Amino acid sequence: MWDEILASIGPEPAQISLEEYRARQNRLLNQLRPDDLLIIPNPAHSTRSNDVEYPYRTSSDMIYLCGWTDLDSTMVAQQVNGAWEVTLFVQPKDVLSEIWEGRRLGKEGALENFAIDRAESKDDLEIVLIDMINSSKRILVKSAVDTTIDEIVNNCITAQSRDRQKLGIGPISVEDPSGRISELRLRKSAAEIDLMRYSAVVASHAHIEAMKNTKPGVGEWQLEGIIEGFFKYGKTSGIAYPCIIGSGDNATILHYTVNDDICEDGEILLIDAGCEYKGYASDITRSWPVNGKFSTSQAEIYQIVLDSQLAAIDACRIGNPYDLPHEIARGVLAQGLIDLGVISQNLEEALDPTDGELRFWYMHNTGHWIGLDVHDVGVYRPDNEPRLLEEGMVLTVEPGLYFGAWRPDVNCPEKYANIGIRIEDDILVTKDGPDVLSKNCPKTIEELEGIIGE
Ligand SMILES: [Mn+2]
Repeated sequence: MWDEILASIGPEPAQISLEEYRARQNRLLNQLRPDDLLIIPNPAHSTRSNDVEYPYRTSSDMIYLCGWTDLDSTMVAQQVNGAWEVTLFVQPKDVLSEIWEGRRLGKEGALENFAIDRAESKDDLEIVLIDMINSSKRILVKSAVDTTIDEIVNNCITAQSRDRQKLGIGPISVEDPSGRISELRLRKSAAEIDLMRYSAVVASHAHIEAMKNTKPGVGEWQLEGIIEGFFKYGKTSGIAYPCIIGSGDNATILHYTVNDDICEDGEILLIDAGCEYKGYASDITRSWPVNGKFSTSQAEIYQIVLDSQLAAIDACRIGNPYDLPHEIARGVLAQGLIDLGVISQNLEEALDPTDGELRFWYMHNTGHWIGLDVHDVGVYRPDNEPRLLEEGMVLTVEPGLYFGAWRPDVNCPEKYANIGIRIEDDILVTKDGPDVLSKNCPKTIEELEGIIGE
């Protein structure tokens, strides 16, 4: 039913190549010492109820470094004869388990199809890992991801501490490699950008389908069904985060996910929804009138938010501090509300973080990194200085204004009661300026009014 739309999107992008995985591994391993041991642990499957488990999603670092996504796996790297050897522990082939749970690639399949040097059964993890730990001086592992790994590492350190007096070896030190990996993940390669663009295009069309099906009386959950259905139809793995589908006063709740209300005539509907494709997230928000026509009050607020978003997107340029888009968006929002008479302070006063009135109506940041995690890794203020944007970084720009008439803490102007507007796109920083990955998703008042309820 959505085949024509999918055809217009075009074919799925290429997979990440084995060479690229090797290059990523090397960029990390080249920072390490010859007697280091790198361990990439992965979370265990978690139970939803009784015999039913939550859909499994492996760690983003694992996806980044080797692309393996099956459960019960661990990636390890250690030097052997002066060269790094990457070992992947996986579920072994096992016909009975495979009949129940699905086919496994096993050790052979892993070695053949992934950028690794050695594959081992997860059943041998402890015995092999203890050997590796005992021949290393420093372990790089993120703790509290896989408690089994934590236990093995801790036991080895304890044993070595005891041996120290007798034998003079150890104890080994432990370091979290997350910071090093985050630095790599922050800058996206051409192949990653293709995946992110696909994710954003599918999510854009899902929003358009929701726009077409919006009319007074429709349930928020029904629009959620259309969006999630389109995500799956577009061959993504589904949502990157729970959909926010808020109509009326629900649009003024930043992370509303109940999605069980009816969309009424005269209300604004705010939808924040993104999908995940090959691990890569998109994150898009649009806000539109349920009845297809912005009222004067709704249009006034909408246009301020859109103007602030366009100005902020234009600041996503190489060399700009990461928070410049936020400062620019805040300036446009505050001036807009001053012009409408909502804020009685002057611009400087309105922007004051403690006393400025803008904070009543705009209470969140204007964006975040996006990649394998929707709120992606990467330090925003290395050495307590704002990060300067570089080519290949991807961030969201998502200003908003929220007039919750239900709030006891503020006097909401009656004219704007329960108008909640957020407009969010995913922006790639390029040599030629900002590239909006989610540009297929309409956002001008004219475009929206032409689509809603179509
Ligand atoms: Mn976001």
